[in-house]
Amino acid sequence: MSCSKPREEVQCRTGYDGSSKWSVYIRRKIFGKCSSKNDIESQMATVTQIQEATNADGQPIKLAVAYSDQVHDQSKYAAYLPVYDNTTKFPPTPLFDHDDRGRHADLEKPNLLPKHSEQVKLVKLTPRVGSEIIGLQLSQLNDAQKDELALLIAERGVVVFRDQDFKDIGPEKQKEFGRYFGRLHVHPVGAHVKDHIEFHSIYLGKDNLYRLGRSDSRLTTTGYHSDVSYEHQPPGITMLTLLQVPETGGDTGWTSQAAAYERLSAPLKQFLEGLRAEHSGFGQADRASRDGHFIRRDPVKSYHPVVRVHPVTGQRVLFVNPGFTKRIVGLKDEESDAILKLLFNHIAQSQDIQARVKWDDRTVALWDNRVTAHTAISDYDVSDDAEGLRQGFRITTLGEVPVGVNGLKSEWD
Ligand SMILES: O=C(O)CCC(=O)C(=O)O
Ligand SMILES: [Fe+2]
Repeated sequence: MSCSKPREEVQCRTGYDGSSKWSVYIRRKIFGKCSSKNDIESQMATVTQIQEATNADGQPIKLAVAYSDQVHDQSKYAAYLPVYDNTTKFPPTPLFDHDDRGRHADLEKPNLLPKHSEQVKLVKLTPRVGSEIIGLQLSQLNDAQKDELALLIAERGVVVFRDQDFKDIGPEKQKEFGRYFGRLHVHPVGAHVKDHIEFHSIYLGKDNLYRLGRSDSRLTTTGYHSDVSYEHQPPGITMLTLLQVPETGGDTGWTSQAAAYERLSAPLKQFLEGLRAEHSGFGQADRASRDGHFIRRDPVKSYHPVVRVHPVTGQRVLFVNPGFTKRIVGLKDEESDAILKLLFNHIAQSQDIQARVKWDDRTVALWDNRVTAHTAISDYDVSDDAEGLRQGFRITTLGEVPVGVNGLKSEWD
């Protein structure tokens, strides 16, 4: 993709909507009043420059650049900053057969975790969820090791690798690694990385407060979700790589949806096993449109089993999340609201089935969206140079059409 000089179109985009309470607060607190182009650039408000560019197929596009160059003068990872292709539309995601790599794994994992190895160590983050591997480079894994890793991620929910060179192997190799585990998801509305629309950009810095603004009307920045669970074939494995991290803060939390299910009483389990819930991408698309973002793929809804069976481990998991699950099909509104509230509180409040990971810029986390929900924890102050600025990218692979207990399958309209 090549970019020509930016057009004279620089917008003051401090969040959702120029008139929101949050936006006004952030402007006062951090930037002062946002009025002219020069003001915006000098105060480094959330700047979106529209550039004429070409997409990966060489087609001319309008590219919204959602960061300020001034903040990233010295950055080695400027190529991974948030942009939006404001032109290229994507058709509905076609259905496909997903062959989960975990099925091909040796259950003992002798390739990934050789017994009595001095070099490779596996540590549990907590009893119920999460493991950390020390002594292996993701970039060097062979296929047998990757298959065993897929199984380990399914079993433990999230696997964290420390001291990785993954962020420096380049986007093509990073995508190739992701593709091994499944078809790569293109986010319907989110920021991506220039030339690589499959990379979901993770960015919160003083030049782009969009993510912060999204949670301003809430008491907390935490929001448990399973990535884009509204898709007909929602994600299996997601991997997150951080390139720059705050010194402290900006952790990620995961909760085990398998343990969440296990904790329920037998009658409630049985009741939920026969039900489907609506997962919707419409709210996310509406918010994106309201914020002036381009909808690259029209939103979809799916009705997934409330209790899902993992295709490799056979584990039963509670497949609802506060991010995208709207209602339980077949129940009266009040019944559905009450039960979802119970389940969402259970997922978000049960510290005894959760793990929290502190990042550094050589850490990569891989999780299975079928058995965990997760949340970013945006507790650092982006207005403070010593605290703020968190940058990374997410590669997301699609899994199978969900299947529940007794073969209950997902449906859609
Ligand atoms: O930034 C994070 O810690 C997690 C963000 C997230 O939800 C994701 O990448 O899917
Ligand atoms: Fe996520």
